[in-house]
Amino acid sequence: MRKHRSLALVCVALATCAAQSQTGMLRVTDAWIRAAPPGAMVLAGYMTVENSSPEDIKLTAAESPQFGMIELHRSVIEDDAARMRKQPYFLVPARGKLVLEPNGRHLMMMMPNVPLQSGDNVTVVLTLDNGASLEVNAPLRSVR
Ligand SMILES: [Cu+2]
Repeated sequence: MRKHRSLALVCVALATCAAQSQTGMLRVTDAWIRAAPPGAMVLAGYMTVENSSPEDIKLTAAESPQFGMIELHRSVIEDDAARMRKQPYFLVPARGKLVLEPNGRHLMMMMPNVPLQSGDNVTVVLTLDNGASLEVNAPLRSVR
């Protein structure tokens, strides 16, 4: 595990893996950001994270050079109203997957620092509890 950790960090540090969406035992597919009207201060990000390892992995944080802050959220229904709850982490279960999707878990991407429109690519760096980081490219679009 230690070896894999250092490899992943080197990869991110060199920034030569811009299209990389796989580190060690995690693989990200279907990453996308829902396009929002111009001026929107909050966008939602979705993806599927598959874990082929025999150990649970937690996704503990996310950041993007194009956003001021990203929170981990989960949509829930309370008193017949849709609400969002901030989560301390997302679990990527051993030999299973984490699905971020509309009306469920998502990345709440706040304070975009550049104008974004459909077709733009957003870079998201996921922090994992095993010390590794995973860089993901997510296109902005209005529907999945
Ligand atoms: Cu949210």
